Amino acid sequence: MRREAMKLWRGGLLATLAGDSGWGLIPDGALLVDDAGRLAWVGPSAEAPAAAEVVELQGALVTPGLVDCHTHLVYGGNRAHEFEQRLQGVSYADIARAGGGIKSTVAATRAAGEAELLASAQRRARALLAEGVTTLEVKSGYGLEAATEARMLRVARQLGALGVDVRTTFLGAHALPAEFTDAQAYIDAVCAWLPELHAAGLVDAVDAFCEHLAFSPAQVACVFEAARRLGLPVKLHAEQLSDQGGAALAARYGALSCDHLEYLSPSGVQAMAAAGTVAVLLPGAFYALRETKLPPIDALRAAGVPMALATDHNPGSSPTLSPLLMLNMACVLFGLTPEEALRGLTVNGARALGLHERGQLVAGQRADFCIWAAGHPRELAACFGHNPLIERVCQAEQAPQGEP
Ligand code: DI6
Ligand code: FE
Repeated sequence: MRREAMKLWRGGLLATLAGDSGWGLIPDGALLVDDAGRLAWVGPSAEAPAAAEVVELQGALVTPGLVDCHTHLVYGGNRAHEFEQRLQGVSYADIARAGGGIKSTVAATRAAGEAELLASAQRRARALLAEGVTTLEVKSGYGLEAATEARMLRVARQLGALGVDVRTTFLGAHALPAEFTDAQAYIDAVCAWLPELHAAGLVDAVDAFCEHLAFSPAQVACVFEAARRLGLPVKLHAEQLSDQGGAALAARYGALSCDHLEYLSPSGVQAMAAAGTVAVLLPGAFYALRETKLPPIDALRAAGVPMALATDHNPGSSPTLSPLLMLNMACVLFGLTPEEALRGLTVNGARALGLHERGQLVAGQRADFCIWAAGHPRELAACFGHNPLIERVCQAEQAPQGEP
């Protein structure tokens, strides 16, 4: 969708999500988009300024565009056989220890060329866009060697040509590759790759997997120091399978977000609250791994930690391409309200990426929004396996056909 000079969308039910709580509903509302792709005015249709072009929304629901702030969208191969193994009772950790899991995707990703990686990632990205995603984060982490990490990040950047704003995250510290036996030596290598990847414009943030089967807080701290030297923000896969104290470490580095958090401790919650770190909840992984330990939602809520929601799309623990299903799962499995869930996929997802100019339908914000065949925003969370998207308006320009 291209930018248009002063275009007015009117006659819709706006769920603005203005302020820190509430749907911010404006019945029979209107949005004025300026030629810079910003919301110039938001309010009741009856009070709307005149515009060169007018679109009638005919009562449709309008929400901010969806922000999927945690995905591993670029990879080779697939791991459906691990789904069968887990159904037989083999755990995710057992599969990883036996050389499957992340390492099997690393082998397939290293073997795949850039064009092949791009084609499969484009297919997945199109599925996310079809449900209203306008901002998409994509992590590396299936290369675990400089050249393949760079290839993944280049492919991620190229997804922007589909008409979505892409943010890239370097996740070199995802797993220990087979050619290393010494985890610290690998961490030193990861830190050494970062300046060049950053200089090539491939890195918006730095992430790591802090877990007993991945890296220790001390090793993660080395990666975070390397990020800090370059002025890059950090995020962390923290307390997914066990409490490693990762959230507190990330908070010390002013992390944008800590993600997963099923095993987050009360002190971790407090550290995140004090640092303003967003909690990214990933119900797809919780569901697919048949996890029973819930993230401490009540404690996060009580401490005022903003909660975001994402697909965590990856071939192992969360092979979903449905952000709308995540809305439903966040409510049914984690006990979020439908409003918290939608805030998680919009304004708080944006905050988890350090983006403060999107995620709400408020004048001055980026004019990324979705038009839905729904009578109230809670329907987006209540329904599942159903996509009511009518139109996605995104300021990221789509490349002409044939120029991916
Ligand atoms: N946690 C996850 O959920 C993904 N990475 C991570 O650290 C899973 C990655 C995978 O299983 O391929
Ligand atoms: Fe993840």
